[in-house]
Amino acid sequence: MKIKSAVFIKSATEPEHYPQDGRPEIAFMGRSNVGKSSLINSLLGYGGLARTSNTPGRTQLINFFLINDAFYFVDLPGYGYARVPSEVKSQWGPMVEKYLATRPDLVLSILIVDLRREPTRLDLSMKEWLQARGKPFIMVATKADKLSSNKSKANLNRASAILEGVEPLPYSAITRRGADRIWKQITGCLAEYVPPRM
Ligand SMILES: Nc1nc2c(ncn2[C@@H]2O[C@H](COP(=O)(O)OP(=O)(O)OP(=O)(O)O)[C@@H](O)[C@H]2O)c(=O)[nH]1
Ligand SMILES: [Mg+2]
Repeated sequence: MKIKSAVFIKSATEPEHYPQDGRPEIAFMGRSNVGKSSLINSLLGYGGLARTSNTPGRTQLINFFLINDAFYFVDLPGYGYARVPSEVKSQWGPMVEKYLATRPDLVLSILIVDLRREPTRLDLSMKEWLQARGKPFIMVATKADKLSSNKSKANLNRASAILEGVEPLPYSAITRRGADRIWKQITGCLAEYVPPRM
């Protein structure tokens, strides 16, 4: 897809603050520091759009980015980071769950894991949660540039076993290898979207 524009629109915690224009949305989620914001930036070819950081827990609000004036990328706060204050942690679940459960415009969720590491209990429950509710999703294993191709293959197999047969698409935000396959999934879901009547 040719990216003509990518603009940060707003951060939100509550549904009344989400955009209300009926454009379809792609949500990015995963463990804290896994590379959600980097995936968004590198898919779009926009360096500093979503803020990235070495400090886990950087993204604590739901961030909406409008792409080509046509659809949104939604950067969700990461889960599973122990050092965020407990009030933030107790907010995370309801905030993200409310978004995922109630958003009619959500056409695809992208659940991200780190290819170097075994998917965690939380990754598995996130996947099961999406499956149980019939939410369309794909999984992406990022930071593939940090592994040899043999090690990548082995880790993809291991991830697929832990994730009950869902094999993540390997990706690197540095080389952008794997971007085509992810875009194919995104454009497929966008093409099927029927906007709500306003
Ligand atoms: N080598 C390599 N580093 C990556 C890749 N993706 C992300 N990183 C690095 O991983 C760190 C975290 O990336 P972010 O994109 O900020 O991660 P996040 O999931 O948005 O983090 P939070 O918003 O804090 O939950 C940064 O230092 C990135 O530069 C990748 O594909 N390859
Ligand atoms: Mg982030």
